[in-house]
Amino acid sequence: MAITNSKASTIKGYDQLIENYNNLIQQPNSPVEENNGVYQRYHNPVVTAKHAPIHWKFDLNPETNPLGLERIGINATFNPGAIKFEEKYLLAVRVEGNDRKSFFAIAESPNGIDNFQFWDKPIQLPQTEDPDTNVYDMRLTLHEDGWIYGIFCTERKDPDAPAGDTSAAVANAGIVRTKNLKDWERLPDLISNTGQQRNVVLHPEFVEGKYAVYTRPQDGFINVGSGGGIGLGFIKNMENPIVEDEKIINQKVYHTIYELKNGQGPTPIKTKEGWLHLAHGVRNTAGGLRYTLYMFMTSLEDIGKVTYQPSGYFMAPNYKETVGDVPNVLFVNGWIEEEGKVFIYYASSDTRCHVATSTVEKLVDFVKNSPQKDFTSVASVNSIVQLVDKNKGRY
Ligand code: M1P
Repeated sequence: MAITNSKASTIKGYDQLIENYNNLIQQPNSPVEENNGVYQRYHNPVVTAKHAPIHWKFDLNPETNPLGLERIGINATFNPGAIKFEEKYLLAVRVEGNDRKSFFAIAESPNGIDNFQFWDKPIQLPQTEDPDTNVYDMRLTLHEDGWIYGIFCTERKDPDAPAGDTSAAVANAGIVRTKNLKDWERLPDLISNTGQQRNVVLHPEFVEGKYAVYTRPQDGFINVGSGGGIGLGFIKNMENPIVEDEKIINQKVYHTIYELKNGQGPTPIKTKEGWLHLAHGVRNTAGGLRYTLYMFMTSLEDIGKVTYQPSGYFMAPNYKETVGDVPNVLFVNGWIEEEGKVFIYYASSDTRCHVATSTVEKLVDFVKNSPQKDFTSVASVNSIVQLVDKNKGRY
């Protein structure tokens, strides 16, 4: 919905600000030509820092802002959780200010592809007794208990850091729940005995009467150390969220796209063939870390059992997407499945949010029929040779 000028007097340059903002949020988005058959990218990012409303940034009173200056800067919008709610496509966007602090704000679209617009105010996240220093990467899960849960990373200064060390931090999973995405109840942070936690995601169904969570235990704040991998654990009561029986179900592996670390993306999608998972994997390069997205499937009977996993990535940053605050990163923690169509909300280089579309049918086919994890060059060549032989007479 376009913003119109109000009757109250306002600051110098406001009309131009409104015009630019309206042009941005009303811009139609269209599919790019290039398409590998598995998913469809779109020309424009869906949410950028420029989508932040003018009234979040400018004091619009000419008496207190006679020069019409921006008071609060927004640096980036990325890593959104996603949900379809009351016929709207909603993103719980990680918004990062010029002060480096991240927070969450809901952006809404009528079609999931364009016209995303932030709600009036960011989410005012209730705090625990130990306030969050920084919060990010909320995964939204509509659980069969009737609540919508938001699980996010909460970061605080490491209390054991030596004096003078002003960067050591502790990461854990913060938990909120809501029925309407407006009123949020804060629950205690995750209680896990496997170290720090990031990329924690709630499974949407009860498993033998318990909540199930995908975890990512890590030894340190940045490095997963000897830990790592996507874990699965169980919680009896979300009001006292102690993780029990945690085990790694998807390891990091030498010389792969997830050799350094990996993490569950959004809550998995249930299909007839199994639970479809989207995750990120991190590898080392001479140019620094490279984050790509990969997929796997787990069994409907045993959600801890990986049944299929292509050896290659699902999506990697294209040239434009490699550029940003943290280059060479694709990250995902939100997707929406609707009548077999899938909207994948990924972010590039910790800077902006995009959409890619696909279908459950295509994603299941991709996961089952792409060469499976078999980690040698000779296996990769064999896969190509088998395909060439299969294609004999057709090319
Ligand atoms: O900067 C890339 C990503 O780094 C972290 O993810 P992970 O813990 O898997 O390395 C997160 O800070 C994430 O938000 C960020 O996009």
